[in-house]
Amino acid sequence: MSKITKVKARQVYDSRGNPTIEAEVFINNNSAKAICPSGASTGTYEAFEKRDKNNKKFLGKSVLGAIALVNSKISKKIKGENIHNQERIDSIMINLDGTKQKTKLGANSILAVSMATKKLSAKIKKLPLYKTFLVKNNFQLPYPLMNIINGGAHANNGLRIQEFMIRPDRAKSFSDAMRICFLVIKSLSKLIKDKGLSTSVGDEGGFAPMISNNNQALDLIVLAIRKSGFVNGKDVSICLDVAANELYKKNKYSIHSKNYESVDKSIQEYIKIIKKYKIKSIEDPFAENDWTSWNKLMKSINKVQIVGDDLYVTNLERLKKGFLNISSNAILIKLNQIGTVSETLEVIKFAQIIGFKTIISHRSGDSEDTFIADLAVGTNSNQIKTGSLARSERVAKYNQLIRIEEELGNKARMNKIH
Ligand code: 2PG
Ligand code: MG
Repeated sequence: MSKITKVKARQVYDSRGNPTIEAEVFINNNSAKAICPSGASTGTYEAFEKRDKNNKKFLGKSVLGAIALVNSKISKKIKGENIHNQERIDSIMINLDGTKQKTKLGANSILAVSMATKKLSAKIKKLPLYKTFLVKNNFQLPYPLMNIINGGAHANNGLRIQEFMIRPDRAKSFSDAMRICFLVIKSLSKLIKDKGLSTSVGDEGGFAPMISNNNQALDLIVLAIRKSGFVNGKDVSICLDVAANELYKKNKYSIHSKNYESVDKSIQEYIKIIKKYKIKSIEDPFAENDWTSWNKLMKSINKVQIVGDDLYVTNLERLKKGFLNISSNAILIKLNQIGTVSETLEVIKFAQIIGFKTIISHRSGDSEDTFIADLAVGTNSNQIKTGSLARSERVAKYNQLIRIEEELGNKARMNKIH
């Protein structure tokens, strides 16, 4: 009774209005669906996202080719497989593709099927999704990393740094974490309005005011934290995603101003802002191939979380390299960077063994699918990064975490930030 009878994909739309894949896996009349997200600041080593480049009807953005592959090749191979054997199903798709970056079938087609399989398995076992990953009991809720000011490739305001986030470090529970973020965001909104700037939001729901200087954005956040009654660096910490791939040219970086500076100068500037603004976490401070500079930064600072996103692309080989090179102490986890649920879990397991913090992440093009909220709890991941308290595709993940916390009742615990 647990054999897959049908796999079907359809084209739906993501939060940026771009086409994406929804896959639905069936056992007779019972089914589960999952939607694949899509990034804007993507790493070169990410698994391949298959789009119909030559289909002018959708400006080259449709995913009809990938959908056809799910409905034919993938469906044919997966039909009859035991829904509870996630690893086997994922490896069938990996082998069917046969390439390193899943260029034949596309990671978007494979991942949508992989996630839908996981969801249907949980549904049939009558278990909430979060109970079907790595953790069996003592579930912990992640700290939210809320992206409250958007810049870089996610907004058109000219801010160099892509994401300015807050993390409510002293929150006692997930709902408390949400309340703290809510208060800071409301103060920030007022401060931006009072300056006569726009409170319209970027791709991840953070404000995207027309300011182009990092320090101006940081000053606003510090003030918003204070105005809402919290202490910056204690109750609430500022965290950044620089997305430095986008700011790199010939061994130089334009992180701190429009001018390209040397790595040493960029590190000095990092040290300055870490001190001034009590920054606790920096993601992608340097570009994806610049292993030396990552290591230099690790040696120059302490007690700051350094997160590899484009550096690792949720890939075990790259994570191992980063570990040996002492490149970072945390990893961002994005399912579609690698392309299957099983491979994602392998990376999380390894990262936790080597003592790296795991941070489950959305993509800038996302959907109403809340899979990552369950994944964060089901792997006891330390943090979750899923945008601001705006745009329903972001808020949906936070709301799911609130439901999970409620369901866990007095067994619910927050993860440890330090
Ligand atoms: C990032 C992500 C998510 P994108 O860089 O961390 O915030 O952005 O999905 O555009 O790669
Ligand atoms: Mg990033």
